[in-house]
Amino acid sequence: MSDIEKKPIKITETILRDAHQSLIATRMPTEKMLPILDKLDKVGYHSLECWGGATFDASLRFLKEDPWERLRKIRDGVKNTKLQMLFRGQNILGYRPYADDVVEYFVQKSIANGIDIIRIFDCLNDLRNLQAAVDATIKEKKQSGKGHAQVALSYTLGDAYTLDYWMDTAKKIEEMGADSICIKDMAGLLVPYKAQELITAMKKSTKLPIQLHTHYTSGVASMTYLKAVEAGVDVIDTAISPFALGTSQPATEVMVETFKGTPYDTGFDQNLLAEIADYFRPYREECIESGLLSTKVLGVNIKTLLYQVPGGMLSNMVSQLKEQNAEDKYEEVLKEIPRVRKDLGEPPLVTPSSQIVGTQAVFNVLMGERYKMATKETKAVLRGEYGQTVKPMSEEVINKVIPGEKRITCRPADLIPNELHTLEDEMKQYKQQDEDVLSYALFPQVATDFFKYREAQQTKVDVTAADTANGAYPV
Ligand SMILES: [Mn+2]
Repeated sequence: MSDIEKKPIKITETILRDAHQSLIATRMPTEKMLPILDKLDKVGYHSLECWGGATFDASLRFLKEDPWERLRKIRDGVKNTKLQMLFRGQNILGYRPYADDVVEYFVQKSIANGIDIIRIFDCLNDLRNLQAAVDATIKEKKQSGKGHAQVALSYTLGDAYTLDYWMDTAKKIEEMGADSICIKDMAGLLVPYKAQELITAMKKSTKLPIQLHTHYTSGVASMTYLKAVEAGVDVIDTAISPFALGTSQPATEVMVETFKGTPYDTGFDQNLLAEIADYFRPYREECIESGLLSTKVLGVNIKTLLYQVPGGMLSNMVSQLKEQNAEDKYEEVLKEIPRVRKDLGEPPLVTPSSQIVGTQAVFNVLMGERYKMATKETKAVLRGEYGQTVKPMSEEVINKVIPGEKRITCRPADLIPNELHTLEDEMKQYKQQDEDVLSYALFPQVATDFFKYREAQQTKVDVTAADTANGAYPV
């Protein structure tokens, strides 16, 4: 390989976001992160992923922390390395589509508080749902010199997802003005030789850097990275070993060692990585002991490959069936999932499309008649409210579920009037910083509870004496 030009593989460390989201339900508190930032900053990572929908939600809801404050503290401790976040397109970090003014303001505030790279994805890979966030990032970059718009394609398998599809989409992303592309394999479906094929093909259709994000769920992830790197991928996502593998990412140290002495050598200091791992290892033990980290998520879940269904979706489905005393319908529902997915235009299965398809499949089986009952979300997908799917949706199902209803063909957010002022009006009594309106926009109830908690803390009121049932705190 000596005649190959040197091309050190770049690494995004996920310990501050996806690693703990995947293994311990996003419960790592800020105070656990702060003491190790200095060392993380010295490694030479391409970026540190540290923020996203679940981290934001869990901060407010369970940890009673201000996610913006966390971001500022991380930024304070990380002087050299780029900080990265995950952004759900028009849904921002929430679960519904927002008006463009909220999307733009969120991007602006994320960058102002310390984010460098914004990884933007859409559950249908409908690029129109990404444009507002990409445009806002580009605008910010022009004004402040900070910001990088990365468009992430949700990786999935199916008739529609040919190499031509991925190549064409990569070209379109370049035309959108994005700075880089990510293949986001949330379920661990991308196997090594397919990765080689995919990266080789995409490299032919775009000049943009390509980053690969996968999960160890199905057990192939480090091999997938190896083949992807050989095929020319630019960046891979890994997690420091105590929070790697299982439903998380391949281990950072292992990938670093794998490429040592090759043209892809990262040049990272293994001793420094070992110190970082030493820091997190007792926390891992603590999480196992408390049950926060279940050994169930650490093994290989081969069903992911067999059924091509993300692990989280399978466990959701099992609990839905349990609730209905219908666990014997498991196999039947598994067969129904790909059929529902086809009916709905064969979307990737990622939040929220995974929940929508999974729940509808359970309904179809339990009701004994397909689409006898359709969920609100299934109807919304069929109306086009989530955007355009790669394949057409089933006309038969449309006629059965939403007969005669008007369908949307434009970019869904074009129908949402600006809403920032309304949101400001609703929450102004709690506002202590500009960013509060954005927390409120994403999670109105959870943010309001947090604002009340914060106020109670500041006024030294004993929160245990608060009337939480009525949401009232004595002041
Ligand atoms: Mn992920």
